[in-house]
Amino acid sequence: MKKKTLLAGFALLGALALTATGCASDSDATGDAGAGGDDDGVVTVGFAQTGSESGWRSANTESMKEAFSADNGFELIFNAADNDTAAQIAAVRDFINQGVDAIVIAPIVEDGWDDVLQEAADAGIPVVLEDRTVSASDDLYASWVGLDFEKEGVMAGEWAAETFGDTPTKMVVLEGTTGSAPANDRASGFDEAVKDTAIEKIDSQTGDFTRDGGKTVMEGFLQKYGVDGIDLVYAHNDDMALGAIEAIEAAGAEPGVDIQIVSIDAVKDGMQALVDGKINFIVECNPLLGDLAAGLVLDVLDGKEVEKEVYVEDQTFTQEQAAEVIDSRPY
Ligand code: GZL
Ligand code: ZN
Repeated sequence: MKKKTLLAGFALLGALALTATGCASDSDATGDAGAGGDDDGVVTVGFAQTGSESGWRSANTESMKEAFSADNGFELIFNAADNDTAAQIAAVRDFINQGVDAIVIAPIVEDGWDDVLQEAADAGIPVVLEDRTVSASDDLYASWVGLDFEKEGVMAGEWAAETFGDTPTKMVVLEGTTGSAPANDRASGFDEAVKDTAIEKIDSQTGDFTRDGGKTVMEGFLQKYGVDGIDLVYAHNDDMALGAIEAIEAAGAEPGVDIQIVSIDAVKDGMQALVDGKINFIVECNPLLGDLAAGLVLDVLDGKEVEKEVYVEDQTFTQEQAAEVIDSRPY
């Protein structure tokens, strides 16, 4: 197992932000080109975002834009690929052709990245991954910063195991984007955690991490099994859980009571549904990765050694815990 660097809490994120800002302003202050920056010391970064599929993604994009700001010494070229893998790879190729100083990618899916990452390497442009991972060799990118999706799945599964234990439980799963690291790892982590329980996965289908996707898939499950045929929904993210809530209520049932829901992300709307008793448990997935990603880009351009994997800690929330923190959370 590669060495993991666990960074907990927002305090550390703030400290790194200062570091990141410091480096950039130093190079501006001294007027030199700054490591990797062009002659005016501005570091030009191409960022290939997945799209705008969920509340989590919006928070992540905001965090990245704040970190890679002109004030911090960056010129950010932003592309959102609308959950289209071919478009995202084309955007990275475009960054290479523009000769940016560095590329940051939140890869929609794990596979298909080897060629374009090799092209970036051949062009001498370092790549930092944020959020999701790729199956390509880690020689093809400088570093990855994100969350432990497998652990998120385990934490959601452990809650389900404790809650339902040996009570025969019929569960349906709203999967994330097919082929994405979070969908793959949250499924395997959860399955591992519930393997010795009486929880039976009767169906599982992708809702593509969107609210509409979750609603449509849940409508299908309700038609197929009926309200009484489903005890638990495991949603790979809050947006799909919120869509499932709409479908369950439209079927005249009470989400969180007639059909329990466990979800991942802990974005504002998900936490509100948890407070309202419509979701039963949420595992956080921290989207505030911008400062860490910016710090990694600057360190790589400065020729510093960086960790290949930088993990950010997550936490979990019951309905009571959500009520305590909902007003103080930054996303
Ligand atoms: C997880 C991230 C996932 C979120 C979804 O880090 O990749 O994508 O869980 C988002 O909300 O769409
Ligand atoms: Zn410039």
